[in-house]
Amino acid sequence: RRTRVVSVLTRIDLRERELTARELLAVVPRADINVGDALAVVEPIIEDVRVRGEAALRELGERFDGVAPAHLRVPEEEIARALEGLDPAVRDALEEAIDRVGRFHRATVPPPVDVELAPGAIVSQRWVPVGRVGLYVPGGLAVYPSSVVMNVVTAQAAGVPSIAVTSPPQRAFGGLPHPTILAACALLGVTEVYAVGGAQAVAMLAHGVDDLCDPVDVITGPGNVYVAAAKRAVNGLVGIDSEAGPTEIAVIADSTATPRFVAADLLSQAEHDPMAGSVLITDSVDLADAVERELGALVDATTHLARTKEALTGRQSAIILTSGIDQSVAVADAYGAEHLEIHTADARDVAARIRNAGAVFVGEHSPVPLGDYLAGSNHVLPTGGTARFASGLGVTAFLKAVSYIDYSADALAQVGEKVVALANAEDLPAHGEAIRARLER
Ligand code: HSO
Ligand code: ZN
Repeated sequence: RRTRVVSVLTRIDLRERELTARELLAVVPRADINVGDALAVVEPIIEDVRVRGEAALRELGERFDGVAPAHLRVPEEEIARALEGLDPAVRDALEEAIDRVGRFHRATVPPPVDVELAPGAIVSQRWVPVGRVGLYVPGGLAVYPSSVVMNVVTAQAAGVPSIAVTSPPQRAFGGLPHPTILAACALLGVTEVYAVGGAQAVAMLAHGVDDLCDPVDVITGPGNVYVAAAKRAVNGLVGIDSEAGPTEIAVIADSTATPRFVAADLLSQAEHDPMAGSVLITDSVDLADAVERELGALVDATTHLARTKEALTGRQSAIILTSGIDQSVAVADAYGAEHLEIHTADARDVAARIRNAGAVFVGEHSPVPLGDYLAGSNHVLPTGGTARFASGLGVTAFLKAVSYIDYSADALAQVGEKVVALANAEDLPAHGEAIRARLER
């Protein structure tokens, strides 16, 4: 019999304390993980793949995934077969997700900008997709076809012409990636899939492997701490999305919130990982008590009891009691949640006051799991407080802005002497000469 947990969450009582924004930063609960420590482990792996290519990929797969990949590059027949074997209800749900996530992300492609700064002096900006991307799909604790959707659909919405997906070989599936991952690729029209995981997959994508995989321009996708470290190691050679740590949910609730909903949502993200964070921010002690009662009952019945309980009792989870909605907003901003739910009387007003969050879920009918799968938004979001400066995965991860400078002879003549003056001020007379050569004609 599972033991009943009555009080799982630590309470942090801020009601009598007027803390500054800076002081709040020290008070909010936070997981303790260090990607930097894993760098030393991944660097030799990346070098091994760079030097020995396919042989290294096979050996590393056997060592870390416990199975020799059936094929490093998954044959297209296997991808098609996985789709044939997909449960029709799951297929239908994935198609709904692809449609909604696709429509939203296509609408977020930034428009071109053209400005005529003076007659004949035109400066423009176009967002141009990168040529080739590699998307990492984890295959460890959980298998997430939804992450295939979030990464591939976004790259497609950006207009990326070449997309490769890589995911660890699974012993249970004869050294292929998980069939649901392959099926999601098939639904999205992705035919280039590798049975390669971990830091070695990131190395393969970044450096390329002769006769197997061309190097990519951008690598995105979540993974464990070694995948994150490998992405950090190749950043600069290629572009990467922001580092995704363990998932988090914060909920701002007042006395009008439904305790059962709040408890269920806190539990939903705790089931991902023992390091996942669940934080309730409320000015109502009654609501806090009611949520804890609900949570106790729900934890009892949860499937992934061990990791859920570890997440809820860890230092990264808590109930924070505040003096009112203003302090709740200040705490949420200090925490900078990956996901922030608002369960208050005026949820939209409160949402509009939030600066730091990866995604804000407004009102009690917009729970995080909706966004995890098919609300239309992306579920790859900044964690660990990085929402202070980082955004979730979006089309701009796969786009770069190119500027176009298009001046006529008259437009150049109008400002030519000013350029010469600045060139002389910087003691770069050849710059000035390049302008003068035109002015003289
Ligand atoms: N909540 C996770 C995404 C996910 N949930 C995938 C279910 N599947 C990080 O945002
Ligand atoms: Zn989730």
